[in-house]
Amino acid sequence: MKHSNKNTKFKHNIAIIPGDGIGPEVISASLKVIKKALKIENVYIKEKQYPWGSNYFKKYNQMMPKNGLDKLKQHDAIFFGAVGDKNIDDDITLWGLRLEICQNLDQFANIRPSKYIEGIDTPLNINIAKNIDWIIVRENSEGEYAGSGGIIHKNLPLEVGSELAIFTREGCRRIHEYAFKLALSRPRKNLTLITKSNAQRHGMKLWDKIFYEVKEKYPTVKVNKLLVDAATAVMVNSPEKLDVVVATNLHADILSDLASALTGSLGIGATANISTNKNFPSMFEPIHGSAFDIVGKNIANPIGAIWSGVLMLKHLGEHKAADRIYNAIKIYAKNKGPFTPDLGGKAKTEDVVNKLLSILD
Ligand code: GGG
Repeated sequence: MKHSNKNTKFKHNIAIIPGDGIGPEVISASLKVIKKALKIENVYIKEKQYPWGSNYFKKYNQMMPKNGLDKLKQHDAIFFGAVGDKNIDDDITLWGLRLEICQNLDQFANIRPSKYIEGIDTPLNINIAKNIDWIIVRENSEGEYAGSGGIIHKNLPLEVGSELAIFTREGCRRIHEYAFKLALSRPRKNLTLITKSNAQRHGMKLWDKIFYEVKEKYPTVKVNKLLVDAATAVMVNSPEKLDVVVATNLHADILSDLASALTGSLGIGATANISTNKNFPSMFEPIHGSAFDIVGKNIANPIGAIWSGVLMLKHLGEHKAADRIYNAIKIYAKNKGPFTPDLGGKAKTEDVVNKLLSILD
């Protein structure tokens, strides 16, 4: 990773990949808010936009160029929109861009915070919803997304498809270690292991076993274990029982969509794909996908992308600007928006941005 010359005007060198669908809409909206908060701190970013994604695929039959990863390695962080196109198979778009980046830049820890924000309606009773304050730690490099498997006897009556979930000792150790450290840094110091080792008794048992090995190093962290199916009910009925949650790639993907919906909408979920290798940039993106049903209508909720920008700024050490934006989101929500349709309002994307910019003023 190449840090920008500290003598130049630009302190951070950011790769911007707006991607598909509503990705470009939420990324350009959130950059306005991010840059405004940074400007107040007299900090400027150097941006390089990469037009990769499904439109690029339609032209060049690849989601990003062969040297794309090398280009990304020149940056301090990556700000990503969404991937997915109704005319291209989802596995081609996902593996060609998002997973290509996450896996090759070894962004093994996918951090997904969910927090009740006062003023945003949730499907839960308010007295239950206000206890939501979770960080889901998603293993982001292997497990069910290892990409191992294949098709044999293709197109014959005996055609077989296999999808192998891979759990390595080191892959489990490093994500559990990350989750324990995170839990230790939080007031409640509580960590929940999500598993399905009652049914999947090989890889998932290794996943559990290594969790308890790592636990030995963190005696002050309180732990518990939940089957993934039971976890969904706890999230809905007793959110106060959860704090930091560590789950496999697939389990965490599903649980974090639920978490985001329980705090109001998928449109407000944020995520950070963290690489601890100092030579590789981490990547920040809203959890939502390309949502092609609302593309071009200017009603995409930019909060998920803006909150992801907050995570990126914290990662870059810009805590003051990050806190300013997060506080602005809280003020905006408490004053009832205006909200986009996913949160029950009629606002346009730009109305949300304008409101946040006026709060930042
Ligand atoms: N911004 C996140 C995004 O575009 N996700 C697209 C998607 O389909 N993700 C599925 C996954 O990563 O498991």
